[in-house]
Amino acid sequence: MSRFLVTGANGQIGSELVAALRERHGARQVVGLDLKPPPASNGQPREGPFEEADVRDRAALAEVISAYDVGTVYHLASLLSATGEQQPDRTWEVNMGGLKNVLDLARGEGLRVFWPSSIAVFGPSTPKENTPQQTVLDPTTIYGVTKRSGELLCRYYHRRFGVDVRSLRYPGLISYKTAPGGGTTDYAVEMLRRAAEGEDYTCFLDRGARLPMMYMPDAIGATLDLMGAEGEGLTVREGYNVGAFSFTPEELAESIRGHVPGFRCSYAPDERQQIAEAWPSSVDDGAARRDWGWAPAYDLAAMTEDMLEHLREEEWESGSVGA
Ligand code: VAH
Repeated sequence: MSRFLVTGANGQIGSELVAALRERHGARQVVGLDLKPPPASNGQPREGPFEEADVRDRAALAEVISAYDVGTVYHLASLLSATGEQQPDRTWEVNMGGLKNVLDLARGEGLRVFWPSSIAVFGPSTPKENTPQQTVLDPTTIYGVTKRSGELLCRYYHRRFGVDVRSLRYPGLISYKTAPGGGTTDYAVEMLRRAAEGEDYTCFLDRGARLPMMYMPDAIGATLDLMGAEGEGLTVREGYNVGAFSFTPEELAESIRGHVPGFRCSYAPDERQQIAEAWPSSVDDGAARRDWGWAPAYDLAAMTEDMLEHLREEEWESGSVGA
């Protein structure tokens, strides 16, 4: 059986996708790939194969794909929105150069590809509420530009060369296993983590910044369900809108206080507030629900409860609470 390759395997999504795929197909069937070896405790079963490589190096990617007889690539390696604004050139090189390498290899080797798009493809002239699948797309960040450009590249490779590439426009993702890095929506994980540690939090977005969010178990489920769907039924190859719930920082703080009564959040918006203002507050994911049965399991209350439960366990295990 051909193997699965996950690039960006150490990232917030990658570390959990590797674990889910290894659970489903066996550890040796899933190859992780990133710039550095996996950190000891990122939830990734360490017995599986791992390769250090840069996705901008096509020859290195080709060698890994051939050596492990890879049939499917989950190409997650990317710089995110906030980091991207600090390093626009590198963001273009990694996000677009890496994707084109993967698509060209997929074309040559008949590989299947998953590639994450994002709500960052939307911009200030996009309808903010219940944002349609097909609408005005005018991203304001280099990250969003690479995600929209990547969507068009994926659609081209599918139509012109028949590459089976599939994509989701992820909202902000919330998880406890691997800390996110460089995203505008990362405030949510930081706030939950701080509350679990019994501390207050100062949010870098305004109290009213409403954004679409999703709990990681739903994001992983959506990814695997999309990749398992019959190709004929898929009407979108640029990136399906997928939504679960939306909240403002103030609403998240209120949800947290249901479990941590004394928790307090203050607000000191920085440059990331401008990025957030260009993004929708909710999306219309009717196409995903119709084409491949998308349906999230978690809402804000269920996510908050599960996150705090796991984060508090982590605190107790690390001995940093009750010490
Ligand atoms: C970011 N977490 O904030 C990512 C995501 C929708 C946001 O793409 O950049």
